[in-house]
Amino acid sequence: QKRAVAHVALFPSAGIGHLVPFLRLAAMLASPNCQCRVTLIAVQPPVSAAESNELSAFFASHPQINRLDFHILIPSSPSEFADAEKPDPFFARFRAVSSSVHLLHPLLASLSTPPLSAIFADFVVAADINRLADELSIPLYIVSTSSARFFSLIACLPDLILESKSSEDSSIQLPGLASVPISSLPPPFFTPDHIFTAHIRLNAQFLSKAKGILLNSFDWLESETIAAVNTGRVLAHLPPSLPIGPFEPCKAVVKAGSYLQWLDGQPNESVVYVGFGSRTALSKEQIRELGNGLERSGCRFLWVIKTTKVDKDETEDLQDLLGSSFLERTKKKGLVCKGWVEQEQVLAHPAIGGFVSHCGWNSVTEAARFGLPLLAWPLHGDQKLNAEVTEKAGLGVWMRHWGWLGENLVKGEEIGDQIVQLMQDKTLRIKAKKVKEEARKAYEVGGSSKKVLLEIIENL
Ligand code: BUP
Repeated sequence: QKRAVAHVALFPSAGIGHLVPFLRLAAMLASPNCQCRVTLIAVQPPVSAAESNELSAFFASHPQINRLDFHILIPSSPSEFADAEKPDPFFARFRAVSSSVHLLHPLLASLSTPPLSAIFADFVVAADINRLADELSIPLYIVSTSSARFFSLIACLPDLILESKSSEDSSIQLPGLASVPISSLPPPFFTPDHIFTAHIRLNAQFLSKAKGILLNSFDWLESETIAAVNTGRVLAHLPPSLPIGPFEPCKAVVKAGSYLQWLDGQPNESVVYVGFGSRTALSKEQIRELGNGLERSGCRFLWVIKTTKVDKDETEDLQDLLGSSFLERTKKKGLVCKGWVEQEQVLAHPAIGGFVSHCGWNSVTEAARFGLPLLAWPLHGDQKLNAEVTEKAGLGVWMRHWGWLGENLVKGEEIGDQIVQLMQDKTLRIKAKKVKEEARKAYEVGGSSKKVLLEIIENL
């Protein structure tokens, strides 16, 4: 007997790091394997140019997915938060999206071919979307865009009192979980009325109302954390955590970028890729030290540089930033790109042998998929806990003493040494391939993530 088609609305929030996993999940749900009708809510206007570009490319290559543009209200005055004068534009957008959720009501209520079976929404809108899902009597699943390790911490955030960072070496003990070093907690967590902290804390209080938490992770990678959460050892009231990752890349392969052609000319596993995600800009001084490190390492490199949090604000010229003599001296070995490369395709390229990464969770899951060893350089937010997962899995090494963004100036000499070690470490390379194998197994027939995803759809 043929089952009725499930219709899922996917609701991402702001920033590429939050959009990419939703695009991938949308493509997976609409694929012949899952056969869902999918509506993707496209928040308008996006903060960055990268989000607009990704949305356009995605809908062009996935015509079967229904696009629902959602025009949000953007407040004109600064809000009541500690950092209100200059709030991070992505955090401010989390708030704006949340406070616009009521406007989604008529849009979702009118989706009727077939009627909606469920909403899969970003964690950062959990509170408001929970109310809406209730009004519409539609089951709600919350999507975590981070590691299970970080997500379990934020689930506990409403019960945590974090007052001072004074004891740098100590850690906090959360029920059922491995202890979390104080130094790995995002620094804003120590300021209760910081926009990020207040928003996360508020939304964490609504997790218990969801039917499940969808994790872009897999059992093998984070088995202890997932088991602790699912046996009620962390918090008794949490819904099941459902590991359905790593989400599959979903882009049409393009060979457009000149950097891909450049990679074609490099020996296998000889190039280190350096990228710190879509919203992390190193200081100019740190950029110069990193350049120095890459040059000293003598390794081939592909380096994507950003100098601003939001891509639209970029004005720096590479020559001014690095000096024309650096570019001239390294041109036989390295390629420096400004702003954006197709990272999925870069990581999949046989010439890439290592990845210097900030450990944004998408980057980590991509490295896992492609079996690429990481030099973890976490810089803010969830990234230190993601780096911990990376290291524990054998996917990478983490220089703990390099610290958060701006905390230390990491010298080129040390960076260069670590890059050489990364590229020469045969044991790490073998371990990273093992992670790739486990990631692949999660999605083969009967694999852990595939089973969980098909069960979710079956139950819709
Ligand atoms: Br930059 C960049 N090309 O040039 P993360 C990013 N990406 O394809 P972030 C590109 O964006 P959060 C580029 O493959 C990954 O899927 C990359 O997500 C892609 O980091 C995504 O790794 C970036 O999670 O987000 O952007 O810092 O802070 O939310 O983790």
